[in-house]
Amino acid sequence: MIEAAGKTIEPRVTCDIFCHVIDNFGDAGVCWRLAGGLSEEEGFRVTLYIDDAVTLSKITSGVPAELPPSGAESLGILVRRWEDSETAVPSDVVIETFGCRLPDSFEEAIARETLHGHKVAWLNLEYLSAEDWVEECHGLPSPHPRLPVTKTFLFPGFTRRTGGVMIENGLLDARDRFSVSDRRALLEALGAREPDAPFNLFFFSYPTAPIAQLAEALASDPRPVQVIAAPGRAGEMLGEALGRLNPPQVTFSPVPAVPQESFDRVLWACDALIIRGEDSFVRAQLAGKPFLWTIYPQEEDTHIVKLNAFLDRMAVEYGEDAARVWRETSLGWNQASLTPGLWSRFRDLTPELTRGSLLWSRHLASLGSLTRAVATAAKKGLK
Ligand code: TRH
Repeated sequence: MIEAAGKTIEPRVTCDIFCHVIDNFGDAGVCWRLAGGLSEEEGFRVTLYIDDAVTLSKITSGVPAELPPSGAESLGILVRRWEDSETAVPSDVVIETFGCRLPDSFEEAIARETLHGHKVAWLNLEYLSAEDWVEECHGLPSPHPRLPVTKTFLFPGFTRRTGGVMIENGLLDARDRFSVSDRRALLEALGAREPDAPFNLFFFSYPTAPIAQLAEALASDPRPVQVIAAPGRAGEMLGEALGRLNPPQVTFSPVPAVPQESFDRVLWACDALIIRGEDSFVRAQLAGKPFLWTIYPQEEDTHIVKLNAFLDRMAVEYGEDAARVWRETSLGWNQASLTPGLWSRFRDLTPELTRGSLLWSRHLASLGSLTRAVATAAKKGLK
């Protein structure tokens, strides 16, 4: 406690987040969102150690691609090079993400601090999965094999017995206030070719997805659609495939990357979403829109088990017909068997799918935010 002007002020909890970028934007995206939430909503003073600032710089407005040794501050978060953690003193809370394994010297520093009476809460935040086993593992302690310290495993998820997903305060209200004129202004600012298009499909996927099948499906459906394509190879491939078919009712609008703080609004401006990975997948759910998830491909089709586990959970919000069509279209998209017939049924059902998706977003909000679950576990570890 600090005494100032007769008032007692709680010192801010300090927190280190470790991010190892494997590929794409998801690792950096999840860590950046968590850092922002812990700083803004929980009052933590956050340092983010990352081994690939170039990737982070592409989805933020204030983080430089090359970090100086002292780091760079953006939105109240200090971003530092991974290697600079090797000589750093651990903060009160240390968050390892996705089992990224901290430098040995830093692990030893945690043990040393603990021994000298500075309690360090060490957490490992895992990947999101809808599978049942997650409930059993959420919150489990894991003693270090060599050092006298324990880290706690936290699992995001979709049920009360998991950590939930990250939802910023007031997010759903802001989403519900997003108007037709906001949508027009945003699409215009992004350079979309038709800011007033009657139906916008957001597209952010992997080059391994059956992009030619999607192009065929869009071309076969007589209803107008504007594809809002996020940057990346998959979007380019879709643009090329549509260019070859040249359907008059399909407008292809590639848009630039936006900083993560603006990403939700791009989703809100669209009527259906094709998203991928982990963070954009969650944001699509919070947008309350019909979506197809391009799940990150894994060996031996493990990802299809994960996809089905998720479809089982969310489908409870849809009527029988919509649930079946959504499942078949999602599996078709992820197993290279998307047909024009499936796409057309999915499109027919977008009003009903939207109603169910909105219910699901409220269910997620009712679980409480993962950011709060992380902060609560951290504070428990500091006691
Ligand atoms: O990029 P992703 O496919 O990321 C990952 C990684 O591949 C990771 O290794 C894997 O384990 C994980 O998926 C499952 O998809 P994701 O998770 O959706 O991350 C994209 C991030 O980029 C997300 O935080 C949103 C952000 N983004 C923007 O901020 N602006 C943009 O314009 C776009 C297109 C994305």
